Order: sequence, then structure tokens, then C-alpha cells
Amino acid sequence: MSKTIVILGACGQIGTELTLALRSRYGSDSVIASDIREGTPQLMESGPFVTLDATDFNALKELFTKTQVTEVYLMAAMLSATAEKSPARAWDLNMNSLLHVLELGRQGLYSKLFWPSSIAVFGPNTPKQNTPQATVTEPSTVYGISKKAGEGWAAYYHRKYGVDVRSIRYPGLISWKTQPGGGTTDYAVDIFHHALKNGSYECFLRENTALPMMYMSDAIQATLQLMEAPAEDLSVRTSYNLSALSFTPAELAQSIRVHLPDFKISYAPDSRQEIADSWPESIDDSQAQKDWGWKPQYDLKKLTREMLHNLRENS
Ligand code: AKB
Repeated sequence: MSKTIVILGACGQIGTELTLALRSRYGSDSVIASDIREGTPQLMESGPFVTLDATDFNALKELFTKTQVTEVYLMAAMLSATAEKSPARAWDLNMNSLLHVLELGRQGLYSKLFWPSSIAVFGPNTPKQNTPQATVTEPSTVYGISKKAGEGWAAYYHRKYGVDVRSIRYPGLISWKTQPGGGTTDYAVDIFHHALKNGSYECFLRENTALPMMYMSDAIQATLQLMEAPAEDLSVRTSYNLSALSFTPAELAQSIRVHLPDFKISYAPDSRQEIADSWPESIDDSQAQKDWGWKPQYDLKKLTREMLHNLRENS
């Protein structure tokens, strides 16, 4: 059967690259991007686009019915730092979009759903090193609470109604095509832009704050791999831990200095420090490796080289 894919929240950091990757894999006309706002010229010109609010149940139902969608990627979300400023709006967007889409899955309007979770489901009581797949999830942020609840709903709709929903707990994602917005791990993208533009960066996290991170192309690869895996191989229907690398701002700065020896970093921790301190430093993703063969391609050296090269070439 041929696929028709709808991506909700297609203009965000992950949505943009995911849409382009899905279009090159399955053909532009089979991949319908949608968002409440317009995206980059490359995204807007590469295939169909529908303006849509992912919290509008009727609009979602109409789109899914009209397009006869087979796979949905629900990428619309408010990230950790912004969500702390608007908890009610974050809950509305992060939860209602998911509940609407799950409900449409129960009604049989598509056959497979991808929904991203995050390392934000973990909290201060979670083991920090090599955080296991099944462990304490007591998030201290609104974003984390919404992701934890979402994981529960995903597993529930799968168990109770057979909705084939698949999920990954993304770490901080580093990309050059689209900037992140409102996250705690955003410094790891900002730093590259500032390094090239000004030769210096003031980091909003302390120098020794280790967090799990990943280059965007690894994250896209993982997402496609999980969505293509046979359903019977998947043992986790909340969300899979996923890991690639872990570093501190000081280590990232050092890696940038290999290419830009005069680069300077200073530190002015703000409210995002507390969020970062509540998250793991590294993640155990052995279940994802076992169930669907996950293996990252990018270490810190390769990621730094690619980021600097692509930002230089494309700005
Ligand atoms: C954030 O920092 O909020 C996100 C995430 C780790 O989910 N990048």
C-alpha cells in the first residue's frame, strides 16, 4: 500500500528536517507538511503544505480524512524553557494535540503514529548516569510532566485500542538547518552561530553541566528506523531511551576551538540551569539497540566539524 504522511508541527527544529527526509524517501507529493506558521523556503517549496492548528480536533479530522493519511508525525510542542513561562498553554498544546491525534487513530483514520517524548520525563530523583529505560520518572518541569503523561496515553491507546504509536525520548538535538526554540539544550546550537559570527558566546548553563545530546541527522535516522521496524519487534510503547553522546558546555567549547582557536566562552547561568540540573547526564539506550538496531553515527568531533562546515556554507 502506498503511504500518505502528514507531519504536524513541520516547521519546527525536528519537523523541518524530518519533512525533507521523508520527502526524499517517499516522494514529495506523499508527504504533507502542516503547521500553524510557515517554515523555511526549502520546506515550503519542497512539497504540499497546509496551515493548521494541531489543537483543533475538527481541522485534524478533516485533514486526515481528506488526505487519507496512513502515517502521522505529531511534532508540535512547546519546549522546556518556554513551557515554564506559559504552563497552561504548554499543557494545552502538548497534551490536547496528542489526545486528538490518538483519538483519530482509535477511529481508524491512520495506521501509524510517531510522537516524540524527551529526556525531560526524568527528574531529580532519576539515576543521572546511564539512565535506564525503566526508572523513576518524576519530572520537575511542565514540559516533562506533559511528556510523561503523553507516554502514558500512548501506551494506553496502544494497549486498549491497538493504535500503533511509536515514540523516542529525544536528547538535546543539534542542527544547522533550523534553530531550536525555547529549550534548555538550545545553547548547543546557539554556540555555533555565535562562534562563527562573533568568536565568543555567553552560555546560559554552567561550564560543567553534562547533558545527553545528538546530531539531528542521527535523530532523523532513528525516527525513520523506528517507524519502519516491524510492530512485533517493539517492546516499548511508552517511549524509547535514545543516546548518542553527552558533553558539557566547556567540552563543546573545546571542540569548537580545534577549528576556531580564538573562540571564547563565558558563563551566566539563568533559570534554565535548574532544568538542566534535573535531567540525566547520560542515557542507556540498550533497548532501542536490541529492538530496532539503533546505532548513532556522530560523535562530538564529527558533529562539531559538520555544524561549522554547514553553517559556513549556508549563511
Ligand atoms: C529541551 O531542551 O526542552 C528539548 C528537550 C531535551 O526535549 N531540547
